[in-house]
Amino acid sequence: MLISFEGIDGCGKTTQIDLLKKYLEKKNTAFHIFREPGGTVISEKIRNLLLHEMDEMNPVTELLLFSAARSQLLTDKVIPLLENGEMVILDRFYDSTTAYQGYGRGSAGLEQIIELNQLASHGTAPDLTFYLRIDPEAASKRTKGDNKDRMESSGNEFFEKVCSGYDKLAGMEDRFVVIDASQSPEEIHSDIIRKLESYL
Ligand code: Z5A
Repeated sequence: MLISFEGIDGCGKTTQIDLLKKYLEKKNTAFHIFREPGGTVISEKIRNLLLHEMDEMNPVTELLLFSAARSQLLTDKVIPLLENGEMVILDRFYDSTTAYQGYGRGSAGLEQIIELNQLASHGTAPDLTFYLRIDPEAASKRTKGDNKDRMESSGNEFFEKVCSGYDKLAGMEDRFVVIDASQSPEEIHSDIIRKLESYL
């Protein structure tokens, strides 16, 4: 089973994945967690370029690098685990590309991005996607004071577009579970567990 977590920076994905990890450990359920971009030696090197290379990056280069990192993670780790019947949890997947590079940057047409997502994921799709929905202003209050990386320095207007992109995706895909991420971490965790248990 493949579960992805999505949302804008500061929505609380990492916090929720940590809580889910503890919950699954208590239940003795086997699982694997990877972050995107990242999760393999090559993908972590690409992550470094994407987040910490402050030279101007062409939007198409950015789109292709996120996709390249994904392709390597899928073939090296995710697909073999899924084929073995294991649970994989992804901190971001290709919906991030559609929301950030598609709706946010306008790096390419949406149809092209969807095709590229299919190519880079080798046809693998999530079973369930938890979209932690929060408005960009509230999210930026949570990350205020953090050292901003290249993507996080993209400005409010960009994050408004990314957020509305996620909203559109959530309306189009049945696998999306929209969670009100302005709640407390414990309330969000309960919502996630309820949905996950009913899915299972
Ligand atoms: N990106 C892309 O553009 N295209 C792609 O295809 C992919 C990614 C795959 C990856 O950054 C960047 O790459 C990301 C999207 C882009 N850029 N942006 N911007 P990352 O992996 O370094 O980080 P992130 O995924 O954006 O988020 P994060 O830093 O891991 O944050 P988070 O997971 O959303 O939130 P958190 O760390 O759990 O919480 C943030 C803070 O809020 C922290 O102080 C918490 O204690 C607090 N928090 C958490 N939950 C709550 C609640 N419920 N209430 C109050 N405070 C809370």
